[in-house]
Amino acid sequence: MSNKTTTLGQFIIERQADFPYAKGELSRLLRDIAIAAKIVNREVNKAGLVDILGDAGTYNIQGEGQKKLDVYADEQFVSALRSGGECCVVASEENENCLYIESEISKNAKYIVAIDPLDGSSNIDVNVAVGTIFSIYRRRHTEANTKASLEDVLQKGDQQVAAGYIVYGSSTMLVYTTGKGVNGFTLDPSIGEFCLSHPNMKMPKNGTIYSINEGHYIHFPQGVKDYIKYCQQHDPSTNRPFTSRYIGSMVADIHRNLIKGGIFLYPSTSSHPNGKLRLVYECNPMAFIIEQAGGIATDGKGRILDIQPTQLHQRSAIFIGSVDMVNSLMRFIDS
Ligand code: P6P
Repeated sequence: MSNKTTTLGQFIIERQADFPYAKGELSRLLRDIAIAAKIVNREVNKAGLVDILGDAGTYNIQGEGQKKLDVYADEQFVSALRSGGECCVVASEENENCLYIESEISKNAKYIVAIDPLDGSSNIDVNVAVGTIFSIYRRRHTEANTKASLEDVLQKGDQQVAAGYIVYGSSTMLVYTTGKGVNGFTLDPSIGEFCLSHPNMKMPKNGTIYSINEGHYIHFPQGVKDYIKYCQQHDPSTNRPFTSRYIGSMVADIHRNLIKGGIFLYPSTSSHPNGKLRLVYECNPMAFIIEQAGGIATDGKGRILDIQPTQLHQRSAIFIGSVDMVNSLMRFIDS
């Protein structure tokens, strides 16, 4: 195996050739996100040693108590995007409204970023993996001095030009796609660089891991209940019973399934009749990545990436993972 180290920056420049008309803006935008990710990683790793744990005493648009690290992460990504000059709108889970960046260097920028700055933050205080999820669109109207609007953000997931996540776990990885496959980079703290560690990631076509919060079981749709029972039945010919693994951090659960094979399910529940996870900055980016790696992502009725968003923080049910496992689930949902 070659011991050549390819940093994220080198990789992005090498791959820029895949986009003949690229002038480097997307490359620089990905660079800006990676810089913020390294800063957030530093604080996530210090959590417990400095006063960054616990509640911020504020609430986000979802009415969820914000953790200090939630707010810190949001500030870091917004700051990096604002100063990078390649992004004109930031839509964040932590902010009710979009942030329009109208500085001279950014107001004509052609990219939109939707982001969940720190997903799974309830796990921070107990030292369990958390993540950042981002989605990048090209603005719809790029004529000079045309103001960006919410319409530029509420695009279908199949319009994404790039998507990725950072998982702050036993190591810190950045995984992203620009529509030509999925590549994973592991942060080497000794040089402060994300280095290519998982080239051309492919999700196994089948798997034996199912990830769902079974605490909501009695409220699941019947087809989902029937699928869970199917996973638990004894049938060596289909490697059942499957293994139940649930971290409670979407990025960590889906990252594990991307590598090992598996299915992640967040159906509608009584407390979240439209599902809990947010379409624009959680479901769409993860769906783009998983489809690019050879998996499937559906809301139980249709492809996640085909949903036309109508509200910035709207939620969606999501069933995402290995082709054979998602298709097996759909047979129960459709029966
Ligand atoms: P529950 C974390 O709060 C999150 O948004 C996702 O990262 C995770 O998959 C889900 O919610 C967990 O929700 O209801 O199982 O605690």
